[in-house]
Amino acid sequence: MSTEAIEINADVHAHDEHEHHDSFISKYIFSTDHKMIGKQFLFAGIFWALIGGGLSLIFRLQLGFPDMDLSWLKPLLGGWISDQGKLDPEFYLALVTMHGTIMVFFVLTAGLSGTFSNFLIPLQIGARDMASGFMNMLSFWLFVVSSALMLFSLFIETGPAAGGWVIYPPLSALPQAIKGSGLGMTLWLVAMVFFIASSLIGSINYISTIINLRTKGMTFTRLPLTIWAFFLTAIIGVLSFPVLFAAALLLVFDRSFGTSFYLSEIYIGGEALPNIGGSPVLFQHLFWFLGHPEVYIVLLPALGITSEIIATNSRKPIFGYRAMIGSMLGITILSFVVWAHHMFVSGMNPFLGSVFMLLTLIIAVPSAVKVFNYLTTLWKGNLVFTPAMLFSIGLVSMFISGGLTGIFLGNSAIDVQLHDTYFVVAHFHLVMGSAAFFGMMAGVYHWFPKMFGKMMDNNLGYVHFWLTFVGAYMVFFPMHYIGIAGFPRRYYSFTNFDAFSSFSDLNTFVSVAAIITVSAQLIFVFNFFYSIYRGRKAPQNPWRSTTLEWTTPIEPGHGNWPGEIPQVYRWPYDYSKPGADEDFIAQTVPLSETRSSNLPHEEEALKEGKAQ
Ligand code: HEM
Ligand SMILES: [Cu+2]
Repeated sequence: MSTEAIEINADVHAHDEHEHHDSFISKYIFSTDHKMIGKQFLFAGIFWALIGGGLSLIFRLQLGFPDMDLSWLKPLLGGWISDQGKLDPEFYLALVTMHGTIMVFFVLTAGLSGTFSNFLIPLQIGARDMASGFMNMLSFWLFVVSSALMLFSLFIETGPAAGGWVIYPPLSALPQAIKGSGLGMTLWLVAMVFFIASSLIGSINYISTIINLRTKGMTFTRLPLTIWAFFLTAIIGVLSFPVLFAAALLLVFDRSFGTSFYLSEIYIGGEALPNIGGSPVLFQHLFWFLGHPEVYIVLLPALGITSEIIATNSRKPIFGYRAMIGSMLGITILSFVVWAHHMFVSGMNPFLGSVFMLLTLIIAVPSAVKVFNYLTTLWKGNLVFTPAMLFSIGLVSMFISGGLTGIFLGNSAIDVQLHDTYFVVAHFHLVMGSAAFFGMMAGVYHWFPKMFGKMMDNNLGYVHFWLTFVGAYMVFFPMHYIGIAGFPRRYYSFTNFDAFSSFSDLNTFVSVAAIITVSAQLIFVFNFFYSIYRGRKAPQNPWRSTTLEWTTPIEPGHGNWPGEIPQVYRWPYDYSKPGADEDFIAQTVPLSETRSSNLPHEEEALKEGKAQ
């Protein structure tokens, strides 16, 4: 395939050079350069993370300090603060909804996956750009449209969507149900339709780029694990997002055109509505057919990024390269057959429940393989504790602690007790929320020099890491206890329940920890922007890494490599080869020039004289 691929690459380059005028608008705004688009997604992700994090602080204030007078928030929130200085309960639900939506889709899908897939795929596989630069730009701008709609919904009089990020009917289907079911929900649905279009166009581009534009010698078994992760993530997206697209469209029909896909007989205010024959459980099935895979759309790229960073900073070949790919494939396939574990209490047949329980628990196997391989890569490594490395190890820690509680929730009988309590909130915030966020941070620290040609400040990075790591555990660990005690999620106040009074201190603790942890992110934001302008100039290959992106100029121009695209001769994890001059051998060094690779099959090829 490779000669063909090179030709296509050359085409892309020639074509782009003709069209490329360096005006401000074509360079920074309507850019078709994958590196710029990656950065645009990163800036958007940081913006959304600050909004999403800010919203969570508002509702944590209400939960942690139920007696506090919140009137001082009136200039910001206006009528959503009552005359008694309390948050409006419906607005509380809207805040939780928007926080979840923003964090899952806008930060961890667009900001994490969008940034690194765009930035790294062409650089690491040796391509000039994405298969279609125009579609790539379109994907970003559709995301901007979606963002604008979602942001706008925060400012309308009836407030943003309020129904949880899972937008279950009937709250989402009846515009008259609560305030947030009105225009806010419509905007949510339309914004998501644009978001899904953006994500699908992006994913198709990633898939075709990885299949078609790899440089000579870059076989699938020599791809960095990041690229494998982005590839499988894109496949999950392409197969599951359309289902949410359809679900959202049918919901729009129910809301606006009098259909009844999701509602059966229902009375509101004593009056019978005309709906017959629909089922809210149908919506749950459609939602979770995306909803569960979505957690892997968020998590897999983070796992790929940390594989790369842990191997590089352990100065060791990644342990079990093929097992890593296999486990990601296993997770990809299994992610499609476990969705109903979110629906154990929806009244489904207990036999079906036990099938989904079995399939769910099987996911623990590939997850454990990954954890094992991370730990064995670290084991006796020559560890370099860069901030990126710390965040990667932090991810592994979060993934273990959060994954263990998945085994409880995956058991249908135990889930009946824990469903919709803070135990679930604790579980997914550790395993998905924090883990993916740590992966994103690791990626930014690691590839910042490639993105901006500058280094970030290490010391600020350390402070940022420790506050975030300790903070995340202080926020999410106690939630397991309040969850087991029965605190339901999405309630805006627990003061009316005597049974919960002994836990109010724990709730305050969580809120204080949340304020500290979110504030600590400002250190990162400062470091990020300061370093772009004032950072130390980056050397060519600051982490002494083997992969292709570090063979480009320090700040690669359009087309990535000024001359020919380098050829690849070996897998990406040749660190600390006994007998080699340096402790890393770049992928571009032919096998014959050094004592080969540490991949057994490449070693064999060399013996048989097949390798170059
Ligand atoms: C050993 C592996 C895992 C198992 C057995 C498991 C199981 C479950 C179950 C059964 C629920 C539903 C709980 C309920 O509705 O009360 C749940 C919730 C959730 N899980 Fe996991 N999980 C696992 C790993 C993961 C991973 C790796 C992620 C992230 C990538 C994740 C993200 C989520 C999310 C976001 C929710 C909350 C959904 C909601 O809003 O209700 N889980 N998990
Ligand atoms: Cu799930």
